[in-house]
Amino acid sequence: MGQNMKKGLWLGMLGLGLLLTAVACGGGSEAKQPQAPAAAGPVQEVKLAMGDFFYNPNDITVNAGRIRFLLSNVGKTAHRFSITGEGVNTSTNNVGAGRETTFELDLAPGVYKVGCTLGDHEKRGSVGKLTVN
Ligand SMILES: [Cu+2]
Repeated sequence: MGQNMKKGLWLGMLGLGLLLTAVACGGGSEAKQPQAPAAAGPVQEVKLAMGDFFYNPNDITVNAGRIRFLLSNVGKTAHRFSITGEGVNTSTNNVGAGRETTFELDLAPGVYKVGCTLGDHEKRGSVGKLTVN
């Protein structure tokens, strides 16, 4: 076997390897991220205490995108955390006295109302404003 033949064989194998790599990569990138891209950027966390009868803070400003509310009920009765406005109408379940929960969702720019929809808690002060920029 001459030196040129060995070199040719080696180059042929290298070429095949590159081809296989290219095919594998092409398939891989197609399989990635099948779902629609979620809101870009990190999840924003907002800590909020729900009391008898207040939300603290009660005037919240965040950027549009994924928001995670870290809720703690510091009161002596159950409370909820609801968000309404801009076509959104959603709420946690009841959060018992002394309990904590998280509530995560995507929000578009706008002004929303947050509040406890249990009984007359909003009227008594468990309410707030959420501005999404
Ligand atoms: Cu409440």
